[in-house]
Amino acid sequence: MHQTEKTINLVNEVSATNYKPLPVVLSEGEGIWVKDVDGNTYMDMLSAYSSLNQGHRHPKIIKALKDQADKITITSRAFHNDQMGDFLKKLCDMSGFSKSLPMNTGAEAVETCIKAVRKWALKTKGIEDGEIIVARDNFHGRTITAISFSSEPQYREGFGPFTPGFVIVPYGDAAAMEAAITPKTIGVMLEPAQGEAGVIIPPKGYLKEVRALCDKHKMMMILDEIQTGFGRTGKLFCFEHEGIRPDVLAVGKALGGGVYPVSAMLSNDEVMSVFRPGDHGSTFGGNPLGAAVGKAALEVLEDENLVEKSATLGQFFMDELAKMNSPYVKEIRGMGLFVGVEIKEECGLARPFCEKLMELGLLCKETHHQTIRFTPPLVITKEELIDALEKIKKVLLP
Ligand code: IF1
Repeated sequence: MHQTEKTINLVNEVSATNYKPLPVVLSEGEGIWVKDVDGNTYMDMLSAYSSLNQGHRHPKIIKALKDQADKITITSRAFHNDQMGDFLKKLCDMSGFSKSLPMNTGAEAVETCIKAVRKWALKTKGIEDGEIIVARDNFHGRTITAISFSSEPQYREGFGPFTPGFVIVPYGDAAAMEAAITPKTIGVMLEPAQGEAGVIIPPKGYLKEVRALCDKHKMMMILDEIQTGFGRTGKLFCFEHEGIRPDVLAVGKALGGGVYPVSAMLSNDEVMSVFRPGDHGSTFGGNPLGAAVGKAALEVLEDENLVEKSATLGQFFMDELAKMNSPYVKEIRGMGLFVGVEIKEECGLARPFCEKLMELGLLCKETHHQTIRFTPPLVITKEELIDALEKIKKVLLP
C-alpha cells in the first residue's frame, strides 16, 4: 500500500473528521513547491489559506526560527523578552498604527479587536451592550463568538448558545449598513475582500462609505486582514486600495512567515489604552520565537518586494485566465494574487476541478462549492505562474 493511503487510513482512525482534505499527504515544502510521501511534486496554489505569502520554509525565516530556538522560545508575558519590542515596532511602522497587541491565531486577534472596541465604547460612550455590524458571508474564525455572527449555518449548527451584540448586513451595501446603525452601534467589522465567501471584492468606494459612516456616527471601523494582509491583494494591506484606514486591524497568517502562528491587533493609543494589566492576554502571545519569526516575515516582504510582485503577477494571472475564455467559468474575481474562479453551477462543483488540478500537480482548494481559490505564495516566479496556467488551461478547457 502506498504511503499516502497508509497515512490517510491512520488519520481517519485517530483524528476528528472536521475537514475533507484532498487525498494527498505532504511531507516536504520549499518556495511554492511541495512533495508528498510518495515522491510526487506539486505547486502549492493555496498557501495554507494565505499563511505562506513568503513561500514554504523561506531561508531567512527558517534561520530566524532556528537562531531564536537556540536562545529562548517562550517566556510568557509575566516577564519581558528581548524580541517582542523590535517585532511590534517593525509591525507598527510598516502598518502605520501606533500600538499592537500580539496574539497567536487569527481568531484570537479578532476576539481581541472585539474586546477592545467593546471596552472603548463603555469607557467613551457609556455603552455597555453595544452592537458591532458585520457582513453576511463573513469569516472571522471558529470561536463561539466568531461563529455567533457567521451567516453560514454549518459553522453555527449545534454550537449555540451564541454571543449577542452583532448585527449582520449585506456585504458591499453601505445603505443597508447605515440603516442598521442605532445608538447602540459601537463599530463595524469587515474583511476588506471576503476570502472564504469566494474572493468577493466589494464595489469600489464601499470601504470609503463605511469609513465615512464610522466617522459620522463615531463608531470603530475594524478590518480583518488576516487573509488579505501582507501583500496578498497587491498592497501591503487591502484597505490601501481604497485610500482609507481602519481604526482597528486584525492581522495573522502570513505574519508568521509560514512557520509559526503569529497574529496581532493593531490600533491607535486611544483604543489600545483601554487594556489595563490583567485585562486580556494569552500564554504564547508575544513570545520571543514568534516575534523573531514575525520580524523576519515582515523583512522578507520588504526585501523581496513581494507586495509589488503580487500586484503585477496577479494582474498577469487574471488576464491569462480571462483569455482562456473557459466555457465552465462564470466569473474571475481577485486583486493581486488573491484570485477566485467561479464555476458555473451547470458545470458542477469546483471540487472535481481541484481534484483534476491535483492530478496535474497543482494544489488548490474550492470554497463554497463553486469557487476555486488560487492564492499562490507571493514568491512565485512568472515562469512558475505560466507553468501553473498551462495546467489550469488543461482543466478549464474541454
Ligand atoms: C478553517 C476559511 C479561509 C480568516 C479571516 C480570521 C480567520 C481566518 C479572514 C481565523 C481563517 C482559515 C481558517 C481555516 C480555513 C481558512 C479559511 F475557509 F475557514 F475561511 F482562509 F478562508 N479571519 N481562515 O480567513 O484565523 O484562527 O484560523 O488563524 O477554520 O477552516 P485562524
